[in-house]
Amino acid sequence: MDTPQTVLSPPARDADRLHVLRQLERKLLWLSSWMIHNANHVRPNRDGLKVGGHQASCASVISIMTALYFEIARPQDRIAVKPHAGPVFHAINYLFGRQSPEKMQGLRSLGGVQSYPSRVKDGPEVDFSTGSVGLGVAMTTFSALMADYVRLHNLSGADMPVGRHIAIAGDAELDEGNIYEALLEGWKHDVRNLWWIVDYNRQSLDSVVPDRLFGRIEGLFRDMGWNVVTIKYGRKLEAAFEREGGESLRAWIDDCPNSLYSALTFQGGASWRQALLADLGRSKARAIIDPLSDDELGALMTNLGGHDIETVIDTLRAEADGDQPTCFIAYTIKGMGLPFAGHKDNHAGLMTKEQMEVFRAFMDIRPGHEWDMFEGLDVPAEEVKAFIDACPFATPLTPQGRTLTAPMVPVPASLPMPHVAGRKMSTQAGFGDILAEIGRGQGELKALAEHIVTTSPDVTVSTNLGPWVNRRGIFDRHTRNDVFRDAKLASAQRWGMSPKGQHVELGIAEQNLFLLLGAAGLTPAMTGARLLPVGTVYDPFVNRGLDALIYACYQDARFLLVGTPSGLTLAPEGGQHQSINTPLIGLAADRLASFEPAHVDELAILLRHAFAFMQRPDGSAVWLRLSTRQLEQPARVLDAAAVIEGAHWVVPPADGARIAIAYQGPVAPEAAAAFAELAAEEPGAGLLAITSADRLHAGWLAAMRARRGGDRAAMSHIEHLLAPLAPGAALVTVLDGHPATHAWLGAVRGQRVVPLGPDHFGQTGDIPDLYREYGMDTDAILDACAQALLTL
Ligand SMILES: Cc1ncc(C[n+]2csc(CCOP(=O)(O)OP(=O)(O)O)c2C)c(N)n1
Ligand SMILES: [Mg+2]
Repeated sequence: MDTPQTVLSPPARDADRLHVLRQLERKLLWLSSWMIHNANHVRPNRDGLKVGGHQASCASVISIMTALYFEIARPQDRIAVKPHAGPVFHAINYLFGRQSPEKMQGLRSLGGVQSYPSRVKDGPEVDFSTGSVGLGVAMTTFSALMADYVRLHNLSGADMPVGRHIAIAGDAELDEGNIYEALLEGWKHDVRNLWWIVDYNRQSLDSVVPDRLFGRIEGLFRDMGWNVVTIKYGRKLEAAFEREGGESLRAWIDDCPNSLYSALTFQGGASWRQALLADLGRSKARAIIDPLSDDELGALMTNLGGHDIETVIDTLRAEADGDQPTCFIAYTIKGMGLPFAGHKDNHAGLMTKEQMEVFRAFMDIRPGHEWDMFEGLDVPAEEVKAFIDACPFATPLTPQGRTLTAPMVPVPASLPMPHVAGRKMSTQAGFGDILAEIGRGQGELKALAEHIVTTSPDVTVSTNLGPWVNRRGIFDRHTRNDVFRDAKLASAQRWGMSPKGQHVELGIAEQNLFLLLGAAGLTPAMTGARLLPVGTVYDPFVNRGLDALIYACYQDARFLLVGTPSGLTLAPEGGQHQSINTPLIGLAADRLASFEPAHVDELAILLRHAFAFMQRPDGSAVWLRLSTRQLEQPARVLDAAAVIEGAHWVVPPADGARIAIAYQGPVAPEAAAAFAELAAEEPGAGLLAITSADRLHAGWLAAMRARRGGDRAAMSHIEHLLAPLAPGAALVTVLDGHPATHAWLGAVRGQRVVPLGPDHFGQTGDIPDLYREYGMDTDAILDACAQALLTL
């Protein structure tokens, strides 16, 4: 069946298309403004708190988003929308029939669309959550890279079309350092199919952006191999520039400081005339200016490229065939078309009820019809609908829609365990060994090995990923030889690079690690292929990338993070490399299950669990906190479920015992030595190995919630474990991390906790000195036991 476009002759078709697109712009400006107005002024407000919203930020980007979604984008493209344009994005999906009016009416209320686009809460059309400015933009670099990875490894269907990864960025997002970290990394990896469209309204939250800044930024992009395309003036202004005197008008605007341009935009036509005549009163430009009414002059002077949909479409389309990363700098006006256009304080500005009534009349919207899809348009509803349905972006990518799924990768019942009993080994070494063994890809490990992708910010070797990398190679879009190897220079590392490699070597910037893990962890939905991403980093430097880590979890990305080495236990290598707060981050971070095994048998259980758990619909990302301290490895049979739930008794307490010692991670020998002495005096005492304070805590909260919900029998793992101890028993806890990680344990059954662990910055030293200094050695544990027993 012919689509409406093909029925029309080309010129008429173009004119008609443009007309409909302009109607859609109107509709999006109305819906985004009304959505925010409704949330602030129409819906009942029970708590008196400001609801907020960003009508000006939305207005600024209307033409760009209309052009992109209704003309340029294809269903396989993945798009990050600047946080404050969330309402425009939802309105677009509403027009596509992919967002409900109820959720839009509920903007910023429980169950409604979120303040900023959210993958998890707003529905499947959101490709990337945004909110923390800069991260969504940079994320597209890594999602483009991961899409290439999936394609080059033949992991998605051969008929899956190659998409473009697009960020619609606010100009102030380019203030964020993570943008430049991503630019550098993208250049190193020769990233392709990436567009950043900058809504260059020259305003951020508080201020007008300095004029000289973007010249610098443009140069930076070019240096990184990007194509930079400026969309500065619209067609009306371009036509004016062609006329006699036009050049002086162009020079005037080019030289006009951003702040003056903004102020004149806000003031309107008469002020434009005054300012122009003051400078150009004697020039030929008067022939352009004088015949125009104030309104016409205002419209001409604000005819920037980013608001001229024809210009935007033509410019984007001209670049659509290539794969070079391209930055479009689209000049816009913040609040365009709204009463506070251009005002420097308009970021959080909201139209008053009176202003909204004027706007409503201008938009031709009858009261009670605010949410009607085709209200106020001068094109028949069926024509608009047919137009929308025929947009390339409306074509379903798959029968299921744009969000894809990938089958689970089978994980063997157990992972190959190094022969450790009776030997000394660290959890970090155990991790390297197990992964290397998976890397051999033998038998039932083959599929697992093929889906794992590893990455590390310049600490691949020092976190023990080396043996895995030697087996599986480094990923690069181009094959590059290992020069040292070719020259027969001895090295333990074989670092040949090829499109088949399975390790992505990153520069040191930790935010890039987490953005990459985030992107790799979303590949099932984005590409239809399941990657099992594993990233290693020195545990303290999780803090350096924390916002990006939380951002990845917020989107429900699935990956395994290995933080190693950790704590004071790296001892002489310590100083500023000692992580103290990370166990608390693991406890508090949502969608991130954190573990800290002490021994390699626990690690093997947890590593296996991680590969399975990150694939489960009800699973999450996983974080293993590991150590370089070599510990004697016990020969024992463990209860895997208990290890996964967060703790197991090494020595179970007698019923009614007065005390137990609980340890987490590499302080196990000190805890065991203290326990041996304690048990001589307190024969019923117990020794508890905690593998995850986070899982124990989560299980406890879940059980309490279930009980409140009426399930009286609900009981968590930690409640079961602590049940044999006397009600007022003492628990002496110890870990190489902040003691608050365990302090809550006393609340589980009303027992008394004496929590040990460093609560001050660490320093270098050997383990005996440091553990003594920070109260984690055997003596400190025994002192704590004595104190606890005395106060019983
Ligand atoms: C990391 C982070 N810091 C601060 C903010 C608060 N904030 C929200 S919007 C904004 C300014 C955004 O300006 P711009 O990117 O130019 O967007 P637009 O002008 O289109 O609204 C700031 C500082 C934030 N959301 N994220
Ligand atoms: Mg801005």
